[in-house]
Amino acid sequence: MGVEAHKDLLSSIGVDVERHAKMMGMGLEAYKAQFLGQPNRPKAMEYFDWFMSEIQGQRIAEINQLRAEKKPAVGTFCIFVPEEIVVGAGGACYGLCGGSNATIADAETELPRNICPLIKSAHGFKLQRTCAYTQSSDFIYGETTCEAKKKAWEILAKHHPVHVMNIPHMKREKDLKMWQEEIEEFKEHIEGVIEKPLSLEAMKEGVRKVNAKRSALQRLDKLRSSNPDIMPISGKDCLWITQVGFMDDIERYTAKINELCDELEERVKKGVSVFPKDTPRLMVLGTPFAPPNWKLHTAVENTGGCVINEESCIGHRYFKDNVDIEGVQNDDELYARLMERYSKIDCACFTPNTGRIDKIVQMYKERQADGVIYYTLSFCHTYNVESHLVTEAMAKEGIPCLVIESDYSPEDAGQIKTRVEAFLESISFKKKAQAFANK
Ligand code: BJ8
Repeated sequence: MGVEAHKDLLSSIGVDVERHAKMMGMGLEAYKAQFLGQPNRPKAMEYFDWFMSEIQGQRIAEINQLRAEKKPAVGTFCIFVPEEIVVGAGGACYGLCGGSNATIADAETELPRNICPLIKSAHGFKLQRTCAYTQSSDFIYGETTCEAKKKAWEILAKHHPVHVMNIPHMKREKDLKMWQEEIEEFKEHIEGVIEKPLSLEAMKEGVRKVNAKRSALQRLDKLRSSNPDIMPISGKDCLWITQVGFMDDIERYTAKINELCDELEERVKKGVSVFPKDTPRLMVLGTPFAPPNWKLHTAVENTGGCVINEESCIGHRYFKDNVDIEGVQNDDELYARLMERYSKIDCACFTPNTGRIDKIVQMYKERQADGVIYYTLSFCHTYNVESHLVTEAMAKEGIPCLVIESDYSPEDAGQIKTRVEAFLESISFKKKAQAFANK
């Protein structure tokens, strides 16, 4: 199947079919090269491999079917989107393309060169019309998290409808009150798309479905990282699985994650690990990894390490908290619960953001990790500046830490590999010395 079978649909939603097919071809090749050759992958990965082949094919047809039924399709670049409301309206809320270098030159015709590659890549996809998700969306959800995004929405809005939600930069009572009002306004915006009111029951159903997805991801997170001797799945596969979660049908995805977790549970029981026992186990901290940005995980896992957790929005920050709807009686109470949950997100756009550091240290200890890599996209000022505070805290705790700043170009792949290799060597040396001292 793939994009070929959906050519007419893609063209009807304004996709530049020829260019899109070329991009998909490149993406599939990269996926095959980086994922399929990994040894001893779980059988349940077959579904996620299949999803890659239909990522801009069958899934796009499904989303457009929803739209035909007057259900909302909302694209986003941020996990602050209250997806429960979109799902409650029967629609799809998904991440948009924004992880490729191939669209950046086009974006730079409208945006400055020295801003974050995620924003430029996403903007370029719209200008090129090569992201079928963007083309399928009723509107793009924008937020006021960082300066570059905040201003880029105004330019993107010339090409596609955008709804911007005002996310505060502090978490004082007055900020949270405003946040709750923004959630209510978002719901009204969705009602405008579906042209009918959205009931409390429907929104609660949306919460239940999104909670179930997050719980499945929490289960996967535990299975991949809690036994220091058994890593039943690679970090790269886990990254891809999480990326798929931003695009797939929510119920199918949740079921597939739980199937995978059943298999991983068996693997852990039988001691089946995809990495040898003493492989250095790393946590990756920082900015999101939009597909096909697999560069860092590939560098780590091709040089003798493994990634056991992403403290990232494509990772733990996305699924760590569920929404508590116990006892909710009316819409206002539901908005309050949503706000409560979303305000726990520890994005570097907040000041202060000390909870993030505490969480990193806690996760590191619970998972018995061996080191962390602090990863920021170039020109992401909030995460770049915050790296100072995080690395200081890591040093205080005696946690080995490597800072990597990168963009989407393949040019620094060799340099990253060399730096990761040296980091892993120093961790292995430390582990051996520790084992010797403990004898
Ligand atoms: S909740 S991390 S997804 S804003 S676009 S801030 S990388 S300069 S993506 Fe983000 Fe939401 Fe926060 Fe998460 Fe930096 Fe680039 Fe801005 Fe970015």
